[in-house]
Amino acid sequence: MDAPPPVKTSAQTRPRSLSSKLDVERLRRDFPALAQMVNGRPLAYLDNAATSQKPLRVLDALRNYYEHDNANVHRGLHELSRRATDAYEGARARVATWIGASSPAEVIWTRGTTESINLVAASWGSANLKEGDEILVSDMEHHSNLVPWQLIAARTGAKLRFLELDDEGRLILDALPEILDGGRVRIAALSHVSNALGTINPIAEISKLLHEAGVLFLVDGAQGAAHHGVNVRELGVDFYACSGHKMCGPTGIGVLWGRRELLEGMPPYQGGGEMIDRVERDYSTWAALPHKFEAGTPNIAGTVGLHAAVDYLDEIGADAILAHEQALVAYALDRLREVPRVRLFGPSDPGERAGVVSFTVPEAHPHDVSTILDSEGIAIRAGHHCAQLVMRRFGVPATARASFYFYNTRDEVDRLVQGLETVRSVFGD
Ligand code: C6P
Repeated sequence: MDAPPPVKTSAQTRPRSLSSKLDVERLRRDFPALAQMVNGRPLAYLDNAATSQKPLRVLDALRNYYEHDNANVHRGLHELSRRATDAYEGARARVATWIGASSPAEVIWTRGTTESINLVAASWGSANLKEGDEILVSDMEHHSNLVPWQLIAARTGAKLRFLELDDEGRLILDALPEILDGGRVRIAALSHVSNALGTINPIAEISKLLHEAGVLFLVDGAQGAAHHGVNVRELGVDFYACSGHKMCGPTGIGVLWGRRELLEGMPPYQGGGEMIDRVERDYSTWAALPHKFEAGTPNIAGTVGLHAAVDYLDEIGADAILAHEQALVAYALDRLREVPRVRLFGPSDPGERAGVVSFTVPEAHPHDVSTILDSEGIAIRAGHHCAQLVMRRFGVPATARASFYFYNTRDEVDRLVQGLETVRSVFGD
């Protein structure tokens, strides 16, 4: 048999440049939180993979909603309820267009990526998985795209299989054909972008291989949609999960996109108001999509805020955002390499990563690095980043992580590198 063709590891099919064309100073004025002093220094917010800051456009939309339109949705026949419902469903239609869904009915509101993945694992998994089946994940996954699969595997008798990482933190995709050859994998769940390494995975290429083998594909887009936009049809995936708060929107609102025919066939995830059609004493029937998956009063204001965030991001442009982040990553990698004995994680080619730079220095634990940087007004994250398998792969308990968005600057990267000098002087010999 001929060897399978090598899987392309090009990060993206879209042409990209590593120079930024954004007017960052103008954009920064949209974010009140960025203009503050922290510990006597201007805030350098480099923790965007955890959550992004919110522009005035989003804050105004939230305030306007609560001041004028606040009511429950789909329940009342009064003016405010109609307005709230229009805003709620209007946001769904906007997100559907933004991610390239065929219909708003394919967009399910959730609390965030974590809930979106739990929904699919519990609902699709309970209806479709059985002993002997396999679920393909990877060592790159955030716990949100690992633990839900462990839970459903334990309930159904299915088994987890893992794609491993190379030394630069890329998926070893050469192993994929052999894993799929076994014929047992039913679904694969992989991240679009690693929150711990920054690696952008070649989702469209992986999708093709999975579908040729009849395997469904869920993508954890928590770090994807926010940083380079997403078109689920172009990616050719089956489910896509993302969080509003990482893309300038409010916390507590997220999206699960799924192919309609798959969502139609899945049982409800939670029971309650709004998700039913008819209720009898001993059984109920379900509402049509998307409401079947939206039990209880939803986060209406969250959808309003997310709508405003999507409008805002669209005006900046997904390609421009990614180009800016990659230019900053290229600069940060160069500058960090000047720091003696620094260890950098993730692909060395900035074109293969989004705006995340994980590193360690031998003088100090990442928590101490973060504390010192905080004393200089620089916010980063330190720890295992809810990705303990990544830490294990690279033999470290934790890393320090700077993560950028379109409003970050080279000056902030310089301050980060300078801050590491302070770390070395405090903790070094
Ligand atoms: N990562 C970080 O600092 P939620 O919490 O549901 O919005 O997103 C979960 C999640 C899932 N997948 C990936 C790849 C993620 O990065 C995250 C959130 C944050 O890296 C908080 S742990």
